[in-house]
Amino acid sequence: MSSDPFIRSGLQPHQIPADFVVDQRHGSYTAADHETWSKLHRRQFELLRGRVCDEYFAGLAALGIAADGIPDFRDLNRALKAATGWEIVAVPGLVPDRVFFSHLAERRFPAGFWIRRPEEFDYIEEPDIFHDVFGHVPLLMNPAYADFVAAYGAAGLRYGDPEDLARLARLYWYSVEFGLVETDQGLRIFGAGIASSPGETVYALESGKPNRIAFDPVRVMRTRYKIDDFQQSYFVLPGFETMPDLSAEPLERAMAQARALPELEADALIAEDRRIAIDDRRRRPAA
Ligand code: HBI
Ligand code: FE
Repeated sequence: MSSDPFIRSGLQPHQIPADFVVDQRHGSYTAADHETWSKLHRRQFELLRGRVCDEYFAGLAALGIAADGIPDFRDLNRALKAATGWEIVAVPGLVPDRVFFSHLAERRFPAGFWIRRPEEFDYIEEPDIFHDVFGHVPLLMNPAYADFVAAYGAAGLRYGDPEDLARLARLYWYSVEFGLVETDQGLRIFGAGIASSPGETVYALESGKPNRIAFDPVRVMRTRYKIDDFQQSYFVLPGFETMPDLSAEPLERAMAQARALPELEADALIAEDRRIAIDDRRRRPAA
């Protein structure tokens, strides 16, 4: 079973332009594809109640991302453009880093247009439309998140050294993909990699196994990550509006500090870490 994005998307290489943007072809989804979306949506919507941050559900509702079928990007884009100036573009799968950064810097979110097969219901390695649209797009309605993701794209274009880019990618990974946030109601999810995964939704908030550590940009930039398993460490932002500043000077200051310090394994704990306890106030709704 190939993980080549060309194959997953059903497109041939010659059908894919330099910016990797293709047509979503909303009319081409099968009834089975829409059914996969519906099942994933219903299960995850239920699981996220009381676990995901309020801004996420606000975005989902405002965009009308529902269980009735795979959304048409043209419909989402009208609301998204008006709210934060973002739009979604369809791509065949993972795109090269420079291409990814360029789109984000221009407020275009590259979303995989294909959906996982029924036998991959619980786990896929590559981002499909459920991960990208259900996981990321609701929060692109939020100005703080929208600005952070655009700043990440712009920052990516300023760096060229692979080790710097790896450090930068960790900031995105441990926030936009796997971030937790402290709220008045307790610890909540906002990372799309968690919010689109039923297993990790429960694990990230309730398991006693992973570390939960207060988010510090330099600490995060030093920390490797696993792409093929639940995270061993989650980083917790003090509030939804407190994403790290990725503008040139503050980012370069943090980058310089991180360069000078040893890298850390995904499960490492260091003396400076402020560990966050699982919050008892966070409860599932009674109903
Ligand atoms: N491409 N479509 C897509 N989605 C991603 O999340 C993505 C990507 N290419 C590169 C990438 N992510 C990361 O390695 C970057 O954060 C560098
Ligand atoms: Fe993602």
